[in-house]
Amino acid sequence: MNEKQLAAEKSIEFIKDGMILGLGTGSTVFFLVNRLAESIKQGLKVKCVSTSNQTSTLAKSLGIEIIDLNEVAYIDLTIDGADEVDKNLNGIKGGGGALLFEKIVAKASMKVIWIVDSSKFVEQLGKFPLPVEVVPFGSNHVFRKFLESGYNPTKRKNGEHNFITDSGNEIIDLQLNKIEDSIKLENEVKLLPGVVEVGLFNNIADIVIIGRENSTEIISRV
Ligand code: A5P
Repeated sequence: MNEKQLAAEKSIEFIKDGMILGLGTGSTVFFLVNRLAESIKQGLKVKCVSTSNQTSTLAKSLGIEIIDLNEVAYIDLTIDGADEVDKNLNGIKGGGGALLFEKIVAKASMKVIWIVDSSKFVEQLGKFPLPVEVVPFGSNHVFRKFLESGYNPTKRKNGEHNFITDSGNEIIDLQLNKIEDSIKLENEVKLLPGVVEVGLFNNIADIVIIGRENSTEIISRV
């Protein structure tokens, strides 16, 4: 079993009958959704809110019930992947472009668990390019602001065209290498008109499950 699968399998232990569950996006969540479908076939009763079209399609194909976030007052537990996590359980997300719905779902959740392989646990955030979701209108001007700030922006592409998120927005990735103060940066970037969301997830994860070779390590927020 690879580390992503190990972390995903472990996270299943936190799911209880009757829960409203938030399902993240990505290759680690892929293992979770498949394993969850097995548990549901064996009698587990949960309703799920999805963070992307990709996850909804997979979940529905496996017989998992997906409901709209607006149908529930809150989500009991959300399990998602991450691109980088530090020891304070702050992280970068959005490598798959689902950061906006992922953050909305996480903020509506009583508890958030991230499942990651050991390469994602880092001393300092920033090596992974920081995704910023921006509205297409005037996005070149936001891009220029990032350039002037020395944030090394790149517009995410899908072939020759701009990558478009599930909400119809674009993504600008910032190659920062080191993020000294992730809260300050999140606030600064979010204030720019045209920015919809930033892939910095500060003070959101309660638990991180790290897959390590043949075992898992669980880190909880203190
Ligand atoms: C999706 O936009 C991301 O936030 C993912 O949760 C993150 O990129 C982790 O993806 P993997 O599990 O595929 O590494």
